[in-house]
This record gives sequence, structure tokens and C-alpha cells, in this order.
Amino acid sequence: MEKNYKRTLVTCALPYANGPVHIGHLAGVYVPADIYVRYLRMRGKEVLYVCGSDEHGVPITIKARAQGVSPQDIVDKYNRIIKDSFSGLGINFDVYSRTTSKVHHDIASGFFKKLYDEGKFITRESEQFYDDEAKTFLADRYIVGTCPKCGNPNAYGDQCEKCGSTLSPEELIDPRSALSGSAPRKVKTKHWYLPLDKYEPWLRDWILENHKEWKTNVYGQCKSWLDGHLQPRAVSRDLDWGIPVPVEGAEGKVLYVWFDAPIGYISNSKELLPNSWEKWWKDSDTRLVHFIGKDNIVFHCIVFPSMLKAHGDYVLPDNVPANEFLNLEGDKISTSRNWAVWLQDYLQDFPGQEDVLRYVLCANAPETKDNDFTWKDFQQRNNSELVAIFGNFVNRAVVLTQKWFGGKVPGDLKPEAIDRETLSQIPVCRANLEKYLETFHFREALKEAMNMARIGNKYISDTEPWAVAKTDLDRAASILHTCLQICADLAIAFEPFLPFSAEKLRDILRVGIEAGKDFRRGDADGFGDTENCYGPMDGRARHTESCGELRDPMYRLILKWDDLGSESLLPAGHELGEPALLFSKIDDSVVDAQVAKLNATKAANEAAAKAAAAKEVEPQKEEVTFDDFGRMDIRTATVLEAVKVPKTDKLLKLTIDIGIDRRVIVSGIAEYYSPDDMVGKQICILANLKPRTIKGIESQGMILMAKQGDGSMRFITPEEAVCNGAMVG
Ligand code: B3M
Ligand code: ZN
Repeated sequence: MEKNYKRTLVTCALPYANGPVHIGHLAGVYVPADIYVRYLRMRGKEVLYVCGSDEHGVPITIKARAQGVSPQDIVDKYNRIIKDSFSGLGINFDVYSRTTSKVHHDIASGFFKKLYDEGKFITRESEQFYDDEAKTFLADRYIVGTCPKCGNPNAYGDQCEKCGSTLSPEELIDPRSALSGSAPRKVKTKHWYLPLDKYEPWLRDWILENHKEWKTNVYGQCKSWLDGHLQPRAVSRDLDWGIPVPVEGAEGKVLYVWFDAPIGYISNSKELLPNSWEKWWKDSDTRLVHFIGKDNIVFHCIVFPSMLKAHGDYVLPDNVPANEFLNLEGDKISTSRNWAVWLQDYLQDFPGQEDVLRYVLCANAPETKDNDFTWKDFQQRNNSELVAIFGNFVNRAVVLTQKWFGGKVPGDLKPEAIDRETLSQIPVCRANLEKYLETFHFREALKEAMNMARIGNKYISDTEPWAVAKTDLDRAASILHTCLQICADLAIAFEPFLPFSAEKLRDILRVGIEAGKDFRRGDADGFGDTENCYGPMDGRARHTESCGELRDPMYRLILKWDDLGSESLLPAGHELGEPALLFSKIDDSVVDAQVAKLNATKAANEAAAKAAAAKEVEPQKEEVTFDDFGRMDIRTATVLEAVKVPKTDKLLKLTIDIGIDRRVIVSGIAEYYSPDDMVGKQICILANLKPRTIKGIESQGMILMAKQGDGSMRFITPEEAVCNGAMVG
């Protein structure tokens, strides 16, 4: 089954251009993809690395309406923000285009038209909510009403944000249009469907028989979809934002966003490589790999492949290494609740520490199950792994070389067995590293890279060159010679994971790297602007390869992946650059500030939820006369004793002093107050309520409580202590 492909096309899920990117996206999709691409390129593979923004779909129109701008304004804004923040983290796609581009509209339209002409779709009529006032069909999100499950009066037609239930607009009680507020009516509409059921036998064979190597979470999800049997899927929508359905009689209809978005991978490739894109998409020697999050599995493993199969011209994905979700401090990341660490904020708050985030997100990647990001773990991994192991090792090796050998790699003057033994462990790590990277086990891969640093760190601690140098400089030379070889190994091995630090390390070692080739255009860098003129990524190496000239002769030493683990990467006499710290410690105050930011978010969310709940006030009751009111004996009282009523959750038995007597009232407040909270409290009661027996206890009156929309209750307490029995009125 292992095929020798000529080239690899790597795509990353196209982020919706309606909000910035957060750590969940990064850990799930973009960091692993970037590691993979960098690795393949270092190994000399031809790779095209494609992403861009997904700019259609209803949520974008909703955001635009909410802000009083056009959908185009929204996508223009976020396309740029997202692209810039990716690049701030060292994630530089060959192309980051957008699904509102002309090329994309043409390709997606043409794709639909071909399937349409060949009779690959079926049509179906259905009834859809229509807003007569706004004269438009309503997407599920544009219908609001009361949730049948929890009574939230503002549930959406696809979901209730209060109780989290998935809904259909038909289930809403008293549905109304979010556009005009009027009650929508059902109107017949026609749509095109891709009959996925017809592709089911083929999909079963293709995935379940021929792609058993897919990650278990991906394979498992596919299997359960297939076992549940597939239904035809609508590929059009009644909406005015999107790519118009290119057939007659389809006015007011656009391609469903999940039909056009994956075609964006093709369009973006064509936009970058107008003359040679087809070899990437139509030649069976191309290996297509989609990096996505788990919520996109069905679209990339079932729907899009069926579309590609129906079309017939294109290659199918060879692998779809989807990750699970990353949580944040124990809670699900949520854009609407602002429960996230946003990439742009991180880049601002942690300048120069881009790699720390890359490291932590990879070390914690939710590869097989959901995982949690915490700021404490972030700090801990930085301080006790990056700083204490990797950085500390490199720093000791380089500083001692400066001190004792004038900054030149010393010769291997007095070798001992431990040197060889130590170096011999590196190729073992390398073999594991490669195996893990090639099978999308990035966490394990990172551990192997880190093991190389651990090996170095242990070796330098065990051999103590700082002490040895004082008595045996030749032996110290051998030790540092060995250490520096490992430093060079690290500069290679970490390039895919921590490109900023790997580059810093190469500057310290004064070496370049053969990082492979990419397709980024940019004349300033000497790439040239023709599509076939692509050059290596690394600043130093680029210069050597594109024009044969060297910026600095010391960089003539170019490391390659294949050098990893060889025993003489840095020859004796090679002059090092300036020592510098690769990583720096992150103090408690820094992570505490981040946690405080999250706590503030949490508090704001809770307050907003309370305010929303409190607003759900009861309508006014029937009118009463002054006399009616005058018959109520409402007065102040003090709680003398409070005990829980046995075998109940909610009831407290209170003994109270009401000025005229002492009596017992049973009250359903145990959820909100404990008996201890109660004793000594001054409250208000309705004294002349006819006694009732509750759980065998006679209750003589009622305590007045403020009851909020969420059901929570609070006492009505005099502003300051008054005598018991004071009349309220
Ligand atoms: N726009 C991203 C998401 O579901 C979605 C991916 C499209 S990939 C073709 O978050
Ligand atoms: Zn609900």
C-alpha cells in the first residue's frame, strides 16, 4: 500500500473569516501541519502548503448584520488578521487566499456545473421558513424562538445556546424571524443534493478497507457515519451571500458553504500556480493530506471525497490526520464566551516567545483525545523543559567553548567511550523521530527531539567540562566537541517544531540549514515572481542556493536533515557566533496575569448570564385593591434557629421571632442558604398566611424572597436592623 509519491499536497482547514484564530485551532490543525511540512521539506520532498479563508456561510452574514457592515467588510478584516497572526507564529503557507476570490468562484461554479450536467445531483423540494416582510428565506440561525427543552426564549433554529441542545427550526415554540421579528411561514423551495447514499459502498471500501492506517479517531468516526448510513446532502442554500448556483431557475440560491469551501483548496492552488496547479491535483503521483479538526472529519473524509469522486478529475486524500479538541483551563474553548487564548493576543503578550506556544501546543496536542491547556502547564513546560534542559545544555556548551577555546569548536583530542556512547544514541532518536513524524504522531516526535536535548544535558552534567578544563584541557576539548555536535543535531531536529529557536541556535553555531523549498512569492527575498522559481526558506541557505553568493562566509556550513546523528557536524576550528539564551524563564506574575484575564472573562460571562436570566421577569399579576393589600400582615422577623428538614434537599425548618410570638416556618431555600447562614438574619415574612403542614411540620407563614429568572432566591432584608414585628407596607 505504501506508494512512492512524487509530491505532497498539504492542506489546512480554511478558517472562517469571522473571528481570529485561537490555540484550539492551532493545536488541532495548524501547528501539526506546519511541523509536517517543514519536516518533509527538510527531507527534500516537494510540498505545496495550502490554506486560505473560508468566507461564505451564514455566521459571517450574522456578524456583519450585528456590526452594521457588509459581509465583505467582515471577511476582508479577518482574512488579514488571521493570515498575519499565522505568520507571526512562523506558519507561512505557500498560498493563503480566500473563497471570495474570482478564481475560486470560477472553479467552484465549474465544479458544480460539471456535476449538474452529468446528472450527479438529485433535486428535492422541501418547506423552508420564509420571512414575508424581509422577502427572504431564513437560514436556521435566522429563526429564533423558545427552546422546547429549557424554555430559553431566544434559542436559535439550529441550537439553543442556553442548554446546548441541537434544534431544528420546527421545534422552536413561537418561531420568529431574526430579521424582521415577524412570524415566518413555510414556503416550498427546491435544492440540489449530492446523493451520498450512492457513494456509501465505495466509501466503505475506500476508507474501511483501504485506509485502515488512518488515525483511530478519524477511522472510527468514519465507520460510525457509514454504519449509520448516509443520506443525500443539500449542496445549495437560499441565501444571498455565497457563490450563486450556476444553473437556470436558481435565483436567490448559493452553493452551500461546505460545498464550496473544500474546493477552495483547489482554487487556492490554482491561484498560486496558474500554469502548474493541475499536476498537484490531477496527477496520481500527488499525495493529498488534509489537516483538520475533529468537527470537520465528515466533510473531509466523506462529503468532499464523494464530490471529488463524482467529479472524477482529482486525486483523493491519502490521509486526514484530524485532531480532537483542546480545552482551556478545564473548559471548552468558546468564541462566543471569549473563552480562548487568541493567537494575536499571545503574539502581543509574548514577543520573542512564539516557539514556547508551538512547543506547548505540540507537547499537549489533542491527538487521540481532548486535552487541556493550562497556563501553569505552559509555564512549567517552558521553565523545566525548554529552559532547564534544551536551553541550559546549549548555553553551557557554547559559553564553555567561548571561555576555554576562544569560541572555536575544539578538536576531539582525548576521546573516551562515553562520548561515542552518547553520540550513538542520537541516530536512535532520529529513527524514532522520523517514524513518528511520518505517521502524524507529533507529540511523540517532539518527545524524541527533546530526548536529544536531554541526552546532551545529561552528558554535560555527567562529564563536567567546567571542572575538567581546569586540569585536563584536552579532555575538556573532547567533551565540548561532543556537546557541540549534539547542539548541531538539535538545530536540525528542532527546525520543524521550533523554527525561531532553531534559527537562533544556528546563529549561535554559525551554520545555515537546508530547509527545503517553498512557493512563497516575494521579490524582495529574491524568490522571483514566476511560479517555477521557488527557493529554500532559510535566510542563509537561500542566499547560497539562489545566487551562489554568501552573506557571511561562516554560514558556508549548511546543515541538512540527513546529517542528523552523524558524528562530525561541526569540524574542529569552526568558529561559533555570539552566545545567546535560547529560552527565558517565565515568571509566576506573567502566567498569573493570563489567568487573571481568563478569570475576568469568566466573571463577565457569569454576570452577563445573570443579567440575561434576571431579565426574564414575570409579567405583572392581576390588579389588587389597597384593601386587598392591607389584609396582608407582612412584618420583620429574626431567625433564631435553622435546621434542614430530614430527607429533603430544599427545605429548611426555621424558628423565628416575629415580635408577637415565636413560630416555625418551613421554607424551600436550602439550595441557596445553609442553616448556618440563616441564624441571626433579619427577614420579612407574611405572617397571616393560613398554616400549612409540610413534611409533617406545621408552617406558620411565608418568608418573602426575591426570586430571579434563573430560579435563584434572595431574602428581603431591612437595610439596617429594625425591631422584630415591624409592619412592612
Ligand atoms: N471553515 C472551519 C471550521 O469548521 C471550516 C473549515 C473549512 S475547510 C474546507 O472551523
Ligand atoms: Zn434550551
